[in-house]
Amino acid sequence: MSEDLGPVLVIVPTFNERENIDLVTSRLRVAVPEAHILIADDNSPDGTGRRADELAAADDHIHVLHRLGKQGLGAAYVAGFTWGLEHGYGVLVEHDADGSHQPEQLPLLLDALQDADLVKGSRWVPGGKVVNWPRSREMLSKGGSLWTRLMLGVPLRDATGGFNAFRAETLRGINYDEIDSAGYCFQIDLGWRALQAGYRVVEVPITFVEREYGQSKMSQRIVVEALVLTTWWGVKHRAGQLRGLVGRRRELA
Ligand SMILES: Nc1nc2c(ncn2[C@@H]2O[C@H](COP(=O)(O)OP(=O)(O)OP(=O)(O)O)[C@@H](O)[C@H]2O)c(=O)[nH]1
Ligand SMILES: [Mg+2]
Repeated sequence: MSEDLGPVLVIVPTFNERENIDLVTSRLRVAVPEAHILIADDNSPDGTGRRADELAAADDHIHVLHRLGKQGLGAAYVAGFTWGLEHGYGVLVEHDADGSHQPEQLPLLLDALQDADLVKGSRWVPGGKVVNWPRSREMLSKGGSLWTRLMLGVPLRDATGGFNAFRAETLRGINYDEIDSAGYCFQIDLGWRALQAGYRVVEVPITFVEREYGQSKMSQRIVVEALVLTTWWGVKHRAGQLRGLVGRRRELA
């Protein structure tokens, strides 16, 4: 028998996703009818927030968190997690609005959460795929995960992936609200904190599709932030390991 982890909240951060918001919410409602959706909109100039209000007015499973202005993907998720925990959800899911994540694959993540504390949708485990991605993006994503594995010693194949399902207790145990990075680094930090705290982190294969509508908010700044912070954390982590090793040798001597 499966464990009841409590109600599911899918958090969908949006900034200028007017062309995508209807499709992503309708696909989510069909794929996981019992789940609730929280659209966390950063006052999108294109009217995504107004459209989200209309969708919420027509469907009691859709909610909207209006934020003052563009503060980055990470800040929108932190606010969404807090809203979800305060409202008693047992499972919190990260899901982009841009069509890259497939709502139809969410049941696979939720199934895997039965035996895990955090499930990461992964492009780079066997069975995972990317569709319509230029080779340069693939190299950047794989390279970023390789660097994260080398620096932090984490076993994740897709450390920067943004389609993730958390048990509420996992989020409560990792001080997620201290994280103030924006994009890829936010996802790396969540996964690393969960692993360091001893939670079971599992990757399941997903198909990631390049967005068809609207514009990517990925920027050079977000890539540089991830590179610099991962390297800094890695240096601190390795220095700590070295200190531990030296301390143990002294004790044995
Ligand atoms: N609320 C909010 N959402 C954001 C912000 N930046 C990005 N998003 C949303 O986060 C999701 C992912 O953003 P994308 O622009 O697709 O960035 P990405 O997925 O990292 O990059 P690509 O691989 O190029 O798609 C989308 O749903 C965006 O609308 C932000 O500052 N605030
Ligand atoms: Mg995207």
